Amino acid sequence: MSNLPHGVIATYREFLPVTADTPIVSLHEGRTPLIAARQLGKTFSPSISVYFKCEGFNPTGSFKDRGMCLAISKALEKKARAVICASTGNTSASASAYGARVGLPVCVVIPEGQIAMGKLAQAVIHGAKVLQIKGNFDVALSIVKEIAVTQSLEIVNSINPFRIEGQKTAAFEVCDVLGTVPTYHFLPVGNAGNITAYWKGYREYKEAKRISALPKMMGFQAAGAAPIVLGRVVNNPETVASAIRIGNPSSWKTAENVVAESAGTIDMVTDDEILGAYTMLAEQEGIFCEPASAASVAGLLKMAHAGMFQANDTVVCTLTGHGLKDVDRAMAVTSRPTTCVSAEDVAEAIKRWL
Ligand code: AN7
Repeated sequence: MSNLPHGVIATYREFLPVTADTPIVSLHEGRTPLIAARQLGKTFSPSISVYFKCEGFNPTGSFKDRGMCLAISKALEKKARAVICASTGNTSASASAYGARVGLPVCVVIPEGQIAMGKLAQAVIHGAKVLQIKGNFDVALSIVKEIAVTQSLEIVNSINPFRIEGQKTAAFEVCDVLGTVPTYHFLPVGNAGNITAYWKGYREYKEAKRISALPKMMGFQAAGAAPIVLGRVVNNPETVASAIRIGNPSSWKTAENVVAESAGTIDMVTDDEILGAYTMLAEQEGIFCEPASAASVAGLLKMAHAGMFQANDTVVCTLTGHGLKDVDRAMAVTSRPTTCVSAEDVAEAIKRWL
C-alpha cells in the first residue's frame, strides 16, 4: 500500500471540520481526472483551454461521494442511529454505499419512477431502505426534513453543511492539477449545493494563498426546471436530466450570492441542448456522462455562441455523474440502432460499414 493519503478527508484534512475523534470513512473518493478537451473549444476559439472534471470516476459514480464521506463520518461521530435523504438518485446511491461501508442504516426517499435505474440499483444493492413516493424531489425533501426531526435521523442532503465541506475539495483538486485557477467554472445546478461548494473551495484556497485569483462561476439549470433563473419556485419541474429535476433548490440564496461575488451567472439550457452536449461528449471526447452533467457543457456552448470567451481563457466543466447511471437514456438518444446479422454475414457487414 502506498503511503499517499487516500480519500478527500485524508488529503485535505487541514481544510475540513474533522478532529482526532472523527471516525473517517472513505471509499477512495476524489482525485478524479481533469481531462483536456480534444475537440470542444477548438470549434469556437483555438486559444481557449477546456477541461472536464470527471466526477463520474468517484466510487459510486458521482460527485456526491466527496461530501457523503464527510457527512457519514460526522454522523458516526455523533452516533446517529440512521441517516436519511431525499434524492433524484445520486445522493441516495452515495449515501447507501457509505452507509453500507460502516454499517449505518440508510433510508432514501425518492420520486417513484423518476430516477435513473442505475442509481436505484445502487441503493437497492447496498441495502438501503428505499421508499418511493408519488411526488417529486421537492416533496420528498420536505417530507425528509420533517421526519429527520421527529425521528431524530441525520439528514445527508446538501442542507447538511458537511456535504458542502466535502464537495469543496473538487475545487482544490482543479487548482492543484492546473497549477492555477480557471477563468470560468461551469457546472449543472439542481439544489445548487455543488456550485456553493466549489465557490467555498476556491475562496478558501485563495485565503490560504494557494491561488491568487478566483473563477467566474457559471451554473446551468434545465429550462424546464429553472427556478433560480426564473426567480420563482417551479411546481412541476420537467427535464430529461432527471438528476436536476428540482423546482425549489435548497441553496437558492447562496447560489445567487456565489454568482454575484464571482461575477458569474446562473442561466438555463434546453433539453435539446443538454442531449446535444451529452452525445457530443460521448462521440467526440470519449466521455460518457449522465444527461444532467452535460448541462455544464451545454452552457459552455451557449456562452461560446454568445461570444463570451477571450483568447487564453481556461474553462473547467464539471461532469457530475457517470453515463452508466442511466443507460436507458443513452439507448433512447442514439440514432444508430444496433444491427443483428447472422454470424457468417459479419465480415460483409463490416465491409459495407467502412
Ligand atoms: C449528476 O442526488 O440532488 O446543484 O438528490 O446528481 O448540488 O444539487 C443530485 C444533483 C448535478 C445538481 N449533476 O447538483 C440528488 C441530487 C448530477 C446530480 C446535480 C445532481 P446540486
